Amino acid sequence: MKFKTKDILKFQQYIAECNRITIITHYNPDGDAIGSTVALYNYFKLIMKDVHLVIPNYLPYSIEFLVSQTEYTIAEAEFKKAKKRLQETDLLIIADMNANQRAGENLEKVLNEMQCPKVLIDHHIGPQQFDLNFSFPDASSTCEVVWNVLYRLSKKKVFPINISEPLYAGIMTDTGSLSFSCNAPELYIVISNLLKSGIKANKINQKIFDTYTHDRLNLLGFAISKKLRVFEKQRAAFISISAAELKKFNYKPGDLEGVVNYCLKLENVDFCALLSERDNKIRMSFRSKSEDIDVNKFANKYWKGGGHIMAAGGKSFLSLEETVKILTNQIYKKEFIVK
Ligand SMILES: [Mn+2]
Repeated sequence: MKFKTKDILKFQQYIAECNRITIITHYNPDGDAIGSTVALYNYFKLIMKDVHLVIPNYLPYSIEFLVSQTEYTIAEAEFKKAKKRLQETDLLIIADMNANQRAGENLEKVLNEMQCPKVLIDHHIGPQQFDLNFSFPDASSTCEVVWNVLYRLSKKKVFPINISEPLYAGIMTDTGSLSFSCNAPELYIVISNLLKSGIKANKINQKIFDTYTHDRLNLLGFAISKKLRVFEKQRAAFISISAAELKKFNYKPGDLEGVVNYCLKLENVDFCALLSERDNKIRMSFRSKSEDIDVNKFANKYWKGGGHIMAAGGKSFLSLEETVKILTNQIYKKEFIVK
């Protein structure tokens, strides 16, 4: 990962000149979002007192253990507090999101009005330009980028456990336990350095991946056995789940995490989607296992979203039925291949 010396110097200067750091990440945060922000929080906490994390809406239960030592505000639960914190902060770190709008509508307005220096640390395609951008779309995860930034800032390779553990957790969630975005030798050097701090990789893996409730496992079974549609000729598949169906399985945020990846396990599928009716809209996840299918472009062109070449998200404000109809049509026409 190549950094400009002047960018690191500028970041060091921002840190030296500020008293109050706030870190923010994207709406519906995943393991990489929480891992990267918690690691940054614990790093800055070593050098300054007033550090705070703003989480836009909720915390998935499988990664709650990461925030046990973190001061944070969930903006949707305590919006006034989050807004005040952001307005009073004098350095903002934006991690694992590439634009203010990814924090959700209400926070976007607050972020747009902030005057303090803003530093982006991220791996999504097409970032908004901030005062400083550490944007590496080829990186496996924001956590990998964070390790690289902290290494340049501190000249240290091995950090305390409360920094290494969330970074490891984020890398594992964003690479599906090193099964995708996992070809770069440099990534394994980062992981090796994280392990040197004494974290227990097996225990963290268990906490992130093996914490299903019985309802969640049943929901997964239902999604695969009853809701999967495969289009053999187009090498595509999708799963769609209604709000009523989610309710039947006592859906909790995080329960659909990873479900989309099961469609890609089919040998005759290169493109897949998960549609779920949540928060008065249809949330969509797209995955690809072929370099020719850029789901970031597809999500961007048709579904108000984006992300990465092989993993992206989008949304629809139509009904689930209508959304399914349009997507089905797009699959028949192979419109998921956007050049
Ligand atoms: Mn990420």
